[in-house]
Amino acid sequence: MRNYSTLLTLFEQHHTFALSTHLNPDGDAIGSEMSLYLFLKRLGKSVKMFNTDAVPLNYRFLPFWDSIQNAQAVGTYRPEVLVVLDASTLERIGKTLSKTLLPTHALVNIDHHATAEAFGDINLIVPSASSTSEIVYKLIKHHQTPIGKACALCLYTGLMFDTGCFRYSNATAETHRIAAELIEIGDFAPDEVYRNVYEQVPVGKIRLLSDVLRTLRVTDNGKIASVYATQAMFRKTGTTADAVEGIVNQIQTVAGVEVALCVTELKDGSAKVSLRSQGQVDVGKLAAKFNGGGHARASGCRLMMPYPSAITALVASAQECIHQNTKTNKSRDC
Ligand SMILES: [Mn+2]
Repeated sequence: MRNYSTLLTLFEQHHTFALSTHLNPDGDAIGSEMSLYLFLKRLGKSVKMFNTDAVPLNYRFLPFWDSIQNAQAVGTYRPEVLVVLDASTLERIGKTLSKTLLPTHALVNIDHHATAEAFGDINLIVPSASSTSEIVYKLIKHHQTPIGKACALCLYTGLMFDTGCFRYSNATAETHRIAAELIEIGDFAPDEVYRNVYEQVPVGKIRLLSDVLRTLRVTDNGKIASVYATQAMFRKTGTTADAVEGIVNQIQTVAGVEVALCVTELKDGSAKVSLRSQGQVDVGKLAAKFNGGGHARASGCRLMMPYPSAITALVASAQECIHQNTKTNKSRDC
C-alpha cells in the first residue's frame, strides 16, 4: 500500500512523463502502458510513450495505440519521470531506448515478474499480481480516480493476455472480479477483445506452427516435451522469430508433460528458450540457471549456443529438477 502512495505522490509532483515497455510487446505490455498513459493524461500530465518495437497488428484495436512512438522519436526529449512497465530489466526496453530515454528526476519500474530487477528509483514490483495491468489498475484505484472507458479496455486486454484468457493459476477470484468490473466500466464485448487479440493470425504463422509441431520430442518418462523453430522455417513461411510466441503453451497441453520448452534459433545463431511448467518444477529457477528469469510456471532464457545444444542442455537440466523433486518431495530448487 505504501508503495502505491509513494508512486502517486511522485506522479502528483511532476508534469512530464515518458512510458516504455519491453521488446516484442505483448498484451500486458501494451495494455499496462496505455492504461497508465490514459490515467496520467486524466491527471493533466504531459505524457509520451516510446517503444523499440511497433505495436503488433492485433493490438491496434486499442484506442491511442498510434500515440506510441519509436526510439528515433525521442530526440532531445527529457521527461521528468520515466516509467518502465512489465520489463524485468531496463535493457528489455531496447538497447537504444535504455540509453537515450533518460529522466531528469526519477526512473520508475512497475512489474510483476518474480525475478524482476529493482532497477528504478522507485520500484513497484508485485509478484502476486496476475499482470502489470493489474498493478496499474490497483494504482488507479488507490488514487480514487474513476477509470475511463478506454482505460478499462486496455487494462482488461492486459489482464486477459497474461492470464492466458483466465486459464492460468494467476487468474484468481480477485482477477475475475477486476475483469468483471472492467467489462462493466469499458462497456465492451469480451468475446470481441478475444477475437481481436487471438483471431488475427497471418497464414504464415499457421504454416510455421505446422513446421514447429513436427519437431515435437517427448522424453522417455513422458515428462518433458520440446519443440524448436529455426531460421530456415522463418524464411520458408515468411515469418520472424516473434511468430513463435505462444507455441510453447500448446506443447504444455500434452498429457503427462511437466515441463514444456520451445527453442528458437535467433539470427545470430543463439537460442531463445521459452519454458512452461505444470507446477512440479519451478521453471523460473530453472531459467535463472541459464541467466534467464520469469515465473514458477512460465519463464525464458537465452543461450549463446546452437539450438540443438540448447535443447540438450535444457532437457538435461529439467530432468535433473524432476529427479530431485521426486527424491526430496519438498521445497524445490527448481
Ligand atoms: Mn506481464
